[in-house]
Amino acid sequence: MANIRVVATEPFEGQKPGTSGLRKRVTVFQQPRYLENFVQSVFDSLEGFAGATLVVGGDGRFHNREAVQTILKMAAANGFGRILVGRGGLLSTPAASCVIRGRRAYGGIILSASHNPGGPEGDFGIKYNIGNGGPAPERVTDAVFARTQSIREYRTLDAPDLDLERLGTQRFGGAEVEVIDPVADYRDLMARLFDFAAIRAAFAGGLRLRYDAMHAVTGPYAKAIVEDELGAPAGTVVNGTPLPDFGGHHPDPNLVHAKALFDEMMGPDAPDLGAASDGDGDRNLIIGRGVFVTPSDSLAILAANMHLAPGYRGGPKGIARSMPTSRAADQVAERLGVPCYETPTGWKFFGTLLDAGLATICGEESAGTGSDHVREKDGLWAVLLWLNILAARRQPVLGIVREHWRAHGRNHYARHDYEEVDAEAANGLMSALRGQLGALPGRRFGVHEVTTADDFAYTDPVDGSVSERQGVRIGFADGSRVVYRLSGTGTAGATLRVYIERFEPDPDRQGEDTQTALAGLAAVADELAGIRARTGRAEPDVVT
Ligand code: VG1
Ligand code: CO
Repeated sequence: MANIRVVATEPFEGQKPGTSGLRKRVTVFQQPRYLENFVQSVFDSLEGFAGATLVVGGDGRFHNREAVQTILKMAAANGFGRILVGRGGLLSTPAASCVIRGRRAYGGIILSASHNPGGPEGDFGIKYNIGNGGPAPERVTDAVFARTQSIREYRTLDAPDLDLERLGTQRFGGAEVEVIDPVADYRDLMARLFDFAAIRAAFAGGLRLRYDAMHAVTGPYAKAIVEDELGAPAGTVVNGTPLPDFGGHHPDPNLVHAKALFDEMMGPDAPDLGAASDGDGDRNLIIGRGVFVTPSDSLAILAANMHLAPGYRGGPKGIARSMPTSRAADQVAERLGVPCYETPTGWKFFGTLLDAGLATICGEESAGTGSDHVREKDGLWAVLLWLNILAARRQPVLGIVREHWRAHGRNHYARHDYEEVDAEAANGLMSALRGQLGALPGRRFGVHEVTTADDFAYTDPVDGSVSERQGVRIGFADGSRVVYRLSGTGTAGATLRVYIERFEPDPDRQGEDTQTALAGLAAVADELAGIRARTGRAEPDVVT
């Protein structure tokens, strides 16, 4: 039997989980004891898991396999009874959530830096998910961080690496490790939610999809479900092989990094639906023939149409969106007569609402959409729901989007990202904004008059926990809005995100180009916060 070894260690600085787990450069994670310290701190912060089940998997990026081996040994040495790991160490984030829930595991460890670039010079990440399948709430991540600052030793198993390619159960110290098919549980869940027969018939009738998996983890899932199960022609899924460096690209499904898909969808022979997902498979990009659907609009349209899918016949019981996400979903909630919740950025805040049955569908402006089927956002799920809706409505995406705007109004929306800004300058900008909140209402910037200004604080309606300083919101007299916050997922400097939104109820003016529609407000956003003056940046790096 393999021996348990207790190894002396010392704390590392800065092992503080951000919006979604701990994310650092690969080179940081490669330091001896760095990963071990964090994993042991997670285990030290949990109780009552002796003999219980842990799920482990990641998005396949560089360092994934090594990290999985380390975690398996530590989980066995710390007393877990059973560890489920995806073949090859792979599990998309939503599939991990699905496995944790479906197999009633105690929790799970997901290895991912999501949309951040991979490879030896890229980023790596780790997060812990609780038994409901969702990201650990702040109470847990705070405890983990505290532990990382006092840790003195970790436990591991003296054992050779496990064969991660062989499906089935192997004995490992005092535990059993089962290597599972990473796709199977997830595919079964999707088949229960959606009308696969109708989608199959639509593909057979000529519906065309282009799915760009960006050489990230969703490739095997999309091929198994969209091509093998639903009969879309081979080649529908492109870049479908997960690569440790994502082929040298950012696995970020936005108009910058998925430009080839965008160009194809705007071209003369465009498919009906274009989609892409990110490194760990929890984000989705939706582009119809000739029309980009903003993630905020996609959330609203999915909420308004989800009753067309068998798993959601009654429509949503409630809708939740992160604060910076546009208010398009609020208009749907109002029409349906269901509540709409506004949460801080990050999926961890949706968990309590979903568990309590208060919300059925949730979304973020950052291309994240999901429902109560798991406790993570789910990229492929969103694509399948769109396919289900297209199969049921037999209309092009553009027609569906325009009808939606006519019925609910259009929320012009854009996010401007200023990346790797000097951290001091970014913090200075935010504190200066916070300092003038009281003085802003009543001030005019050209035609725009400020009516509200605050720093978003959230009280969870289920467990009463409070999260403060979640982003500065400025509201204007015509209902427009600008939001400022700093990213919690970056690994170098600071990233300033500026979210700009303007409501357009008039159908005759809804066709206007978004950048044109938002140009005035964008200038106000700059002036109000002094972006150019404080960061030296004249233009955002990325507009999504
Ligand atoms: C970003 C997004 C946020 C998302 C988070 C994790 O966070 O804005 O909406 O939940 O990434 O998504 P931030 O703090 O950088 O703005 V993923 O797909 O990176 O796990
Ligand atoms: Co992601």
